[in-house]
Amino acid sequence: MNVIDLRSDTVTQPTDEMRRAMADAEVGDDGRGEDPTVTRLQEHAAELLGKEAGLFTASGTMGNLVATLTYCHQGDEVILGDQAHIFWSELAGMSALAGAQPRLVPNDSRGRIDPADVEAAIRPDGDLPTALVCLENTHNRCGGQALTPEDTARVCEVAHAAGASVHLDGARIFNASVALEVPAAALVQDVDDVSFCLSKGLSSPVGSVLCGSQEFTHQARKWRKMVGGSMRQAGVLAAAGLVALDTMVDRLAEDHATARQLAQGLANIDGLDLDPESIQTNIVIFHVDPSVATPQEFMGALGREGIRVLSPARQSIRMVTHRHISGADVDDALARVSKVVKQLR
Ligand code: TLP
Repeated sequence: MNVIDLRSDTVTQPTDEMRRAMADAEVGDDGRGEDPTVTRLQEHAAELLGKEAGLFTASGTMGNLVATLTYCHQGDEVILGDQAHIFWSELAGMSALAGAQPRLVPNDSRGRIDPADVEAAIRPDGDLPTALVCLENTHNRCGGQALTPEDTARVCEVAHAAGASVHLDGARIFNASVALEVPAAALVQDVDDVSFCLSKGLSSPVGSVLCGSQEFTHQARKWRKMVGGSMRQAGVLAAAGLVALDTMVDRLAEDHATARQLAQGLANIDGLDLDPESIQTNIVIFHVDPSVATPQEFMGALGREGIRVLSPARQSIRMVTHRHISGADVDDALARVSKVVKQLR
């Protein structure tokens, strides 16, 4: 039985073209700013996102952490959504390493935070200044929903008026760009910086790029070094990232189509609850009726049928489509899910 891996788009393998580019990459010591391929990737990423400069980081988590370290002093506060990946899945790095305190405001089902909530949460000048507001686009735990330029602008306006910076966790910003048919630069024009991942749907093996002003990336480079993220002949990795940006962005539409196909099929299975109309990108989150199974039982049963998934929260299951999942795989997965639900009932 073939395994259908819907845990994440992080499981994507580098393409043959990426592997060739990695083998042929011209490299140097990037710790000294001398790796021409890393430099090319950083410049290209910054240009695509309409920012002055880029900084290659080992992961999305490192990009988010380095941004927080760059903006915050110990004892500062950071406002972010209560479903933010930074809050749920990055091991409290902002508190442990940057010494900043997270202040949560609610995310709505579309991954937005209300500018009025941000305004109310901003502290007046005092002992605990609000240094930073974080947004996420697409929003992982809110089912891959994409923020529009207007959604982002409204929060930036409030944050900037209070003297706080705005960092965007844009791990899947190109999914948002493809889904909304809006250039990535327009989605990030109002934020101070953005971190995006090369290693998710874009299929690169390693890395993210943090993009912002010259001054921001200059400071961020120091923090990246402090957390051990300054690499040497990293051009072998950046080479794959360049191929990813050139060849993998437009095809994300295929992942969005398979996600919709998956969601429509799941919605037709009695005992699973989701609105297929809400699927915008490649993440499908649905609820399992407790009379059928707990998510753990459901995941276990799916695993025995060769379907790998994750459970991001109580009663919910997440499936993510990516380059290795075809329409035929989705049909196959749906047949197996249907069988599992019948068995569990
Ligand atoms: N997300 C992963 C992990 O949580 C398992 C996934 O499978 O979705 N921001 C967002 C919005 C993310 O979804 C992720 C990874 C990150 C940051 C962190 O990126 P990495 O894994 O490169 O540190």
